[in-house]
This record gives sequence, C-alpha cells and structure tokens, in this order.
Amino acid sequence: MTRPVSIGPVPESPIGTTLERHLLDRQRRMPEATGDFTGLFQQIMLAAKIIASRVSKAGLSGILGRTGTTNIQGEQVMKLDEFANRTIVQIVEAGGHVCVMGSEEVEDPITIPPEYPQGKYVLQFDPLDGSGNIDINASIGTIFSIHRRLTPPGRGSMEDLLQKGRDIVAAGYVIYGSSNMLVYSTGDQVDGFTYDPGVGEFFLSHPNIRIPERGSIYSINEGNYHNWSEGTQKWVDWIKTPNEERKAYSHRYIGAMVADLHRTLLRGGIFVYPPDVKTRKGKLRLLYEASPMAFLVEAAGGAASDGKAPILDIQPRELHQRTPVFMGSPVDVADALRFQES
Ligand code: P6P
Repeated sequence: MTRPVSIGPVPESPIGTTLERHLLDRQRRMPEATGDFTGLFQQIMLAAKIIASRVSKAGLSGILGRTGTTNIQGEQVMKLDEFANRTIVQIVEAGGHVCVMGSEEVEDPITIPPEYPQGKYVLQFDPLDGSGNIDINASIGTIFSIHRRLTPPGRGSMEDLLQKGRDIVAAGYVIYGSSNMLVYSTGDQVDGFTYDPGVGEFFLSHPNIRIPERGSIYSINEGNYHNWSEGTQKWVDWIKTPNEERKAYSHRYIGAMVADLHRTLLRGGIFVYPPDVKTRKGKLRLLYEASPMAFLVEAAGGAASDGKAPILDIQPRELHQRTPVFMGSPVDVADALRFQES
C-alpha cells in the first residue's frame, strides 16, 4: 500500500484552517484521489458534531445512565453509547464510501444495506470510549480507523475487517472534554482540530503533533497491581522511584483511553494496560482501540507495543480481540518493555 506523501504546510487562511479545508487541500495534492476518503471523513466529522452536541447536554436531555442492556464486551451499555453507535452507523452506511463496519457495540460485522452503494473503505470504531466517565462528566471519546477493502466489489466481510494496523489508511479520535477536539493522521503526521460550536467547525489548533522522546507521567490503573506480572509490578515500582537520571514520574489515570493517550501525545510519558497475570490477556480491544491509537502514536514519533511486538504488526484473528497496551514516548516504552518477561 503506498503511504500518502506528506501534504506539507496547509496554506493559512484568514479564518484559520478548518478540517474540511485540510482534507480538501490534502485531496488536491493526491492525483489519484477520488474524493471518497474526503467524503467518508466528512461523514465522520458530522457524526462527531452530533455526538459532541448530545454529550455536552447529556445531563439535561435524560440520556445519562444505563440502558439495562449489555454489549458484546459484557459491559453495561450507556444510553449515550447506543446513541453514538447509531449516529455513526446511520450516517456512514448511507454515504456510499464503506463496504463494512466494525463497532465495539455490535457483535457482528455491520454490513451496508443493499439500497446503498458498497464503498471501497472499511470503518472500525469505538463510538464512545470510556463511557463509564459519562455520569461523572469526565472526558470520553470516539476512536476510528479506516482501511481499504480487500475483497472484490460488493458486500464487505470479516476479511475486510481483520486487517493489521500497519495497513490503516487513516485513524483518529474525537475527545469530548473541556473542549472537543478531533485528532487524526494518515501516517505522515498527526494534526489536531478544536471544535468551535458557535461556528460548527473544527479548526486546526495543533498542527503536526510530535510526542516528546521522554515524559514524566505514567498512566496505568494501579488498582490492578495484584493482577500484574512481576515484571509490570517491578516497572511501576521503578518508575515512581527517583534515580540519578530523573525524578519520580507522576501518576495520571482518567480511565478513558482517548483522554489518557491525548495527554500522553501532548505531554509525553506512557500509557499502559498490561496483561492480566492469570489470563495473560489485555483488556483493550485491538481493532478499534489499540490499533488506531498505536497508528497515531507512531505517526507522532512514539512507540506502541503489546509488550512483545509492535501493536500495528498484530494480525487480527477476531473482531473483538483484546491486546495488552504499552504506548507513549519511545524512551518510556523502551524502559517499560525492559521489565516485561520474555
Ligand atoms: P479500567 C474504558 O472502559 C476502557 O475501555 C478504556 O477507554 C480505558 O483506558 C480502560 O477501559 C479503563 O479500564 O479497568 O482501568 O477501568
């Protein structure tokens, strides 16, 4: 797959650079571009604006709390989860740019109804990551990744979904926090756009995000300490102990991968969700959480491993498979991996 060339600096315009403008400038620089990618991204953007609007009013519009159902992960489905999932599916399926979708909230592949065109892309997403934070008004997010389809024209299939992160065409997240941002990459660089609800547009606010070589924050759920391997326990004990090279790291943990990794991208450091010592499995899902975030972290100059190998090189076997996650500044990830048992 040919990686798109860097589009270089987008010409400044008096109103700032909207995400729409950024995508169109990118499309104009790619002779083979058909507009499909831009069209799909515009649908993702619309879904993000609708979800952001509802998230900001969740407490007022009676859609907080649980639906009483559980999803494929066995997790309580929050009303906003369902709303976010439905919003993305309904906008994208009618858009004609994808042939199949995968969602954290849906057990099976989401095929495109026959009344709509079957597109050349594959979209996978976690519609509302960290939804447990909704009721306490902490940051949550949407994570997405786009691949090209592998199967011949027509209805897409599981084969189109089970692709390595290394072959992602574009990945990004929307973080619903003190401000709403969309951060995305096509592999060459990572750009962040802040949403202005008064205008209804995302404006380029964080061009070419580069993660620091080393940070000073580690992010892990310390409550799971006794479920970790000895190697992970030793790494955490080491990182919170000062040595001749550095002070003790600070601990930050928001409990939403998007928020913890957004901070890590901007400030540096490391985010870890290690394997459980008994099951040796991770919690985070590969296709629509770890892979897209690993794609962004690597594009920003960071590292992303499952504890043994780069996450982007994992060949997915199941739609909802999980993986351990060690992501962040390259020096911090290398330090953490030194403690992992071979
Ligand atoms: P724990 C949210 O439920 C999530 O999938 C990620 O966004 C987050 O990083 C992780 O799980 C939090 O898990 O076990 O620490 O609550």
